[in-house]
Amino acid sequence: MENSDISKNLLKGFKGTYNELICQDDFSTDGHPLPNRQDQQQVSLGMLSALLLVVDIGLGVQYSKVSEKYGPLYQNLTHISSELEHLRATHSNMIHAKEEALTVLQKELQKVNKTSGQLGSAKHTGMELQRQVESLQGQKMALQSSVNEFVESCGRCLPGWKLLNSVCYYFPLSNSIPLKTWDRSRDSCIKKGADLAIINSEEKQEFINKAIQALRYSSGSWHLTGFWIGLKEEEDKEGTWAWLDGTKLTQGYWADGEPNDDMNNEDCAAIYSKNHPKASWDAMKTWNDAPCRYALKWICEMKAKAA
Ligand code: MMA
Ligand code: CA
Repeated sequence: MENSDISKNLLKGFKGTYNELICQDDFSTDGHPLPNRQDQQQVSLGMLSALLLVVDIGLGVQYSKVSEKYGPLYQNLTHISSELEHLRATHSNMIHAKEEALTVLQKELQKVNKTSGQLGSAKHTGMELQRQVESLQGQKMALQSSVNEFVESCGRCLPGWKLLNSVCYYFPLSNSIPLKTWDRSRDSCIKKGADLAIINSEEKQEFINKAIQALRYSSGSWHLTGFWIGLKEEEDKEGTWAWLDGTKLTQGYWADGEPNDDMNNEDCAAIYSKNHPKASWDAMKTWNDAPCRYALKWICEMKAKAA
């Protein structure tokens, strides 16, 4: 029999008994029970008790069936809910740990930022020092070479001058020395007890060329990169060149196409370390005639002290 059928029958029986007990017209009109009904009522009560016992047993059976069916499910549910509780605890622990790690990370990041700032300024200082070191190295090299020259010349030339045979030469190579016209260049040499250089031999031409090679690749217009020498056109004698010692020019080391007396205004001679614009480099062709008012570098010479 199905559970629902059992319930329906029980309910039917209960209703019948109840009707018998309560709903039947067992009372007289003045409210007193009729004496011949008493036994019947006792019987009915007994039946009702039996019925209730049956209902109770039925419910007990039902309960054991239900608990048999749903007991394992309930156990599972208990297990799952304890698992859930455990997971919740683990989750909140993890969140807490994550927050702590985040705080540590932020502190470390601040440290890194600070360190990288310090590194930047240290780098800047380092670069500045590097520049100073390079500049000092340059100065040291210049001093060293002037000492070397002095030693090489056995003290016969002033420091910074170069000796060839018995003549000392001065080359204002540094770009910090201002350029001068031919006349002012000569004045500057005379003040040092010297004069503009005379290049009257191949040996001197080669020696002087070599000395000014440091400026071979210097920038600037070609015609302004020369060095004045002690060679000038004679007054009113166009085309006649004479050295400052009064001797006439016999062998010139002119660049191709020079001297050209450009604009009829070029009476002074200069030697160049850079290529002539119209010719390739040739150590024996490095002179040009230029206007004496041009501001150029220059070369001085003086007799060396006795050996
Ligand atoms: C040219 C050339 C030279 C001359 C200079 C003057 C660039 O070279 O004609 O012979 O002396 O100009 O600036
Ligand atoms: Ca010229």
